[in-house]
Amino acid sequence: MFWDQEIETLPRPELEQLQLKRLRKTVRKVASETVFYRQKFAETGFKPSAIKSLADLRRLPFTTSADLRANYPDGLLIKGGHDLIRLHTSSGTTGKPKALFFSRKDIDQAAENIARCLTMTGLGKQDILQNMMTYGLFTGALMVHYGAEKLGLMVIPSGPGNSEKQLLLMQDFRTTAIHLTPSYALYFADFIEKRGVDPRKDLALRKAYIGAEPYTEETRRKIEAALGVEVYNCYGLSEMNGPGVAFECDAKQGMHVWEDNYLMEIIDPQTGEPVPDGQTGELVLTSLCREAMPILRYRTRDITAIIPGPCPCGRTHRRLQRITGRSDDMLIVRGANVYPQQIERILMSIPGLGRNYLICLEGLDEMIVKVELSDASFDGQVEHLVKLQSQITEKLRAEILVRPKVELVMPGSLPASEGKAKRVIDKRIL
Ligand code: DLL
Repeated sequence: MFWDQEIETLPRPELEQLQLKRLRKTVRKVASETVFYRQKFAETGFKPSAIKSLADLRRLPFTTSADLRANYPDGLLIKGGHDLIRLHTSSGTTGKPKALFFSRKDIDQAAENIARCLTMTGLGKQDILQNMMTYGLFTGALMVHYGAEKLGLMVIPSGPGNSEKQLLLMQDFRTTAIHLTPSYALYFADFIEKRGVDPRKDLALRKAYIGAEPYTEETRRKIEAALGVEVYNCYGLSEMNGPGVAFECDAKQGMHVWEDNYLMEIIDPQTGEPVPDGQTGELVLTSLCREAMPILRYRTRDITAIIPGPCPCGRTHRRLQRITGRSDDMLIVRGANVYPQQIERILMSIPGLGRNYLICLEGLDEMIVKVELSDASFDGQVEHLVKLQSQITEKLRAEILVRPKVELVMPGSLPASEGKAKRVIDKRIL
């Protein structure tokens, strides 16, 4: 099913022509109308006339998260010529947030992209979407809200949390689709299980749109089994309009990037050089349609790869693999490089474990993995627990090459998360 079949299946040569036209226009515009790019181009000696083909994209300097902070609040804003109707911010770990401005056309385009995303998963006017993402400065809920309204289905703007009420809304209004983070989905699955709710009998849920933080295939399967839904991976970032940059279609073999809106590159994060399709690296994105605040060659820090070849759904826009983490997520523990996603993959594949975990780094370089047991596996038999604990330790050691201390904790005892989860606590004194 298509929202805009012509653009979604545009033959590659035409798509690339369109990209080049939009890229040239964007580069000319930011060079003359933003303080930041005017300076940056002057410093690096870049001239907009250097863009003659898409391959010339590499001549452009990168834009980083630090650039956005240093030029806060409006160094990247195009002055005038549009109606500014929205501001979102994205807060990082430290310092000033990043300010993201949107014109009326930008909001409309972002909604259009979401309408394409939802339609390609088979959602239609008859559906009811419960939007369990945070409404506010975060782009997650509002952008999907506008896109779903554009599609013409009913949205329940429940926001996250208050699981009791979420369940009530789902039951009373026969919600068919939900949009939420993987950590809240795992928590909510526990919640309904405790209530004795059988989602397949008691609820009308069909689809769950899950994103805003990394998660594994194992977690997808766990959520699908527990909530009786099909899970679609959705990716985006505030700097590029929020959700809807890349989204899975019904084939669920990677996330299509709307290439009429974004240019994507995968680079080696160390050297900044491009890597071939199929090879893992850092995703770099350039906006092609943003009016108020275009961003060129943005270093997302997200680690992924372009999937070579066409998708069975017929869309010509290329796909990205599931994001495996951020280049700045990597932990170095006793000399080994460890990504939290490796740990999650193991934990979610072991029967008997619950759905919540926490990685703590302490002391001189000690890793403690705390994981909740599932209600069913907590039978009070100590030998069962000891066996499970050593099984987990062994599997983790084989994967990450470091032997962590594994602590099995009572179901529901770790901090629950409704938005983006904090999975790593680093209190090392190195
Ligand atoms: O998280 C936008 C969004 C909202 C996407 C709702 C999907 C659904 P930010 O708060 O700016 O925006 O965070 C962006 O979150 O660079 C990734 O590191 C991470 N991220 C987002 N979606 C995924 C995903 C929103 N599906 C940052 N898988 C990005 C892995 C994701 N990581």
